Amino acid sequence: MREQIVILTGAGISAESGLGTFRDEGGLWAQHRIEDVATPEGFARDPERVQRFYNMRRAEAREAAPNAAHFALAALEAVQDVLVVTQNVDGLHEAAGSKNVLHMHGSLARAMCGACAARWDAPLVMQVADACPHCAAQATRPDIVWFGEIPYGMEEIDAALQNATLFASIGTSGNVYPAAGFVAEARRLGVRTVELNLEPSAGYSLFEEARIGPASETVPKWVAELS
Ligand code: BV8
Repeated sequence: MREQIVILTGAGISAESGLGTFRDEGGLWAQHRIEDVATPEGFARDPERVQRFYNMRRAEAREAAPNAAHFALAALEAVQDVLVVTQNVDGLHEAAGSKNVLHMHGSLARAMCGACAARWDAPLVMQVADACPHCAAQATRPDIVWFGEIPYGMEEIDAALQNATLFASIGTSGNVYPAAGFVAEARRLGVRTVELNLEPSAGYSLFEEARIGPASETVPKWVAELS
């Protein structure tokens, strides 16, 4: 009987691919204030600064390669029913071959129009003066879910958790909601839970099982046990 696995991933799974995390030593939130670069208010105040922040991250993400953890999750799709719900905005799960990926916080690869909500593949460098390809308004922005905005795919995620036999959380500090609340929902539904992280996350006590260590080591081992 195949397992129905919902896997939440965070910045920690891409750390060994060279992409910065948020809350680790010297992380992104140590270099930039969340209010300035990851909120609609910050974008309204200084769109130039926000576009620069995401252009830098888009360029870094384009240079990064998936690591053993991304490849292991892609291989797992061949033997179990898997949905990867990622908070990450990089494309490393898809680059490793994962097909079933939901970007609940958006994606660096996508742009959107703040005026007509059209969405399209983002250019490497986005400028404030760019016009929307659909309505021509100069209101383009990264297709990223900022703080205070509603994450993508919430209904699909809730339905997947209802059906799940196993919930895994990989490389996330468990600070950001609603993602950080998925483990409590899984517990309420009687779904088995496991955390794979470099250190115990904020939701540590809610997981039945924890595997502490770098994702490139813990995830392939965990996947091998499920294959
Ligand atoms: C929402 C943008 C309502 C993309 C992100 C006041 C006003 C408004 C909202 C709120 C408020 N107070 C609280 C909230 C809710 C708010 C929130 O949770 N705030 C927190 C800070 C308290 N949430 C929201 O606003 C969300 N929207 O609530 O809307 C709603 C809700 C439900 C239903 C309907 C409506 C929107 C949140 C999304 C914000 N956007 N990013 C970008 O720029 O990237 S969040 C940002 O944090 C990223 O998406 C990131 O993925 C996410 C979580 O961070 P992590 O991935 O966990 O990364 P972190 O650095 O924290 O941790 C890394 C972990 O990896 C560590 O534990 C580390 O030990 C581990 N690690 C490191 N190396 C490795 C490793 N593990 C394994 N191997 C390694 N090698």
